Amino acid sequence: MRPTSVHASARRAASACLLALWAASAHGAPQTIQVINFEGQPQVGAAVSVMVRGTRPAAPPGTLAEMGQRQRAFVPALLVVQTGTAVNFPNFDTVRHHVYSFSPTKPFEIKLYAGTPAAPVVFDKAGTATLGCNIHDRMLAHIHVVDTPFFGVTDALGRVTIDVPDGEHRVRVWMPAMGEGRPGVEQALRTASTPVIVRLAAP
Ligand SMILES: [Cu+2]
Repeated sequence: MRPTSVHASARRAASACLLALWAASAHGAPQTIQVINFEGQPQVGAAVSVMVRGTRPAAPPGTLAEMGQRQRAFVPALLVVQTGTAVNFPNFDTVRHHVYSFSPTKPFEIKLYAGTPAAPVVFDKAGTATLGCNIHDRMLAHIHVVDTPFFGVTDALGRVTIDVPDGEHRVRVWMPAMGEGRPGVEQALRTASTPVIVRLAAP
């Protein structure tokens, strides 16, 4: 074998490796984040968002999400969307609902309706909207609006896995018990193969 071909294959291997690294950083790798509450227990149902420098704060036009109503409850109880997302409010019940929010993030009202309202509601400002129904007082949900495409909600183990580019970012955690006026708890996040832990202080 001539030395040049050894060089060439080494170069090919090196460039394939660089290409793999580039692909991983451009498309993101799964990062698990675990939220632990002040009692040391996993926090289920917390909104987790990761702010990555250089990403568009607003969702592309046409981005849709859904907040349904089933058995006189909002489903899901907590919806996280990127700023600019249009949210549909389909009513799967046989009774009619009257959905509203007084929150500064997005005040709106969809008067007594059945089925899916023709126009979705666009959530164009970061923050949290608390939803209610005029007919059923016990119906309650939140829509948490974030300026990043990287977000999720923690599961029963307090965990969520989000595809983020490799690097140093900020992670923010918000949950309904904090109240809609609070932005949530924020800390630095450095991507790692192990879960990044966010510990919440006592409320
Ligand atoms: Cu209702």
